[in-house]
Amino acid sequence: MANCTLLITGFEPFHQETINPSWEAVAALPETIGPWKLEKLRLPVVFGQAAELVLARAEEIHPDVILSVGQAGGRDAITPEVIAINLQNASIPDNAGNQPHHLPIHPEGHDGYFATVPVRRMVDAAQEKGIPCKLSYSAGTYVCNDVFYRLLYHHRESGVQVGFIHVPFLPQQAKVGQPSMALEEMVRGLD
Ligand code: PCA
Repeated sequence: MANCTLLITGFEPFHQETINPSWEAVAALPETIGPWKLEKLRLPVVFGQAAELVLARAEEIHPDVILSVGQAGGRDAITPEVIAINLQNASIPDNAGNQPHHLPIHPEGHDGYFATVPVRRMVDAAQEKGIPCKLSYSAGTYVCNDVFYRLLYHHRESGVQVGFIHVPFLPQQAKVGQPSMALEEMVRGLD
């Protein structure tokens, strides 16, 4: 019986892409996994706004864990992120045209917050299934890091666990020579 709630998010496409593997994979997950009931949410690629939507949904459903998933084109594995940093620095505009340069996310926040989900056990579990998966020590300084930082900051004392997972391009997105991962493998890895 599902008695734990996981709020899991993926992003809309951004920057010349017409799909985002993070949402494709999240949408393809089952509605329950073991004791977990999944609540899925598709996020805009917009600084600030994306995290606000997650926090608003969390207020309604009181999840035990929040996991956000995002695209990291060029990576060759599923990569749970270890840390979020207090910095917004965008080399391309977000989907609302914002392009912050070297700004703190929360001026009064710590420089960084570590993921509060068990990232090493997550990597081990995916690797045991034969899925390419490794830790990442940087979620970048774009919207994914922004969401990750804001969620960790908000839930720094609430007991709600927060994590972020970057996924590679899907095969149809990868240009010649770029790594990618099939949707089915990505879904098994997230599961
Ligand atoms: N990847 C971007 C933002 C949305 C997404 O899927 C990032 O890594 O910041």
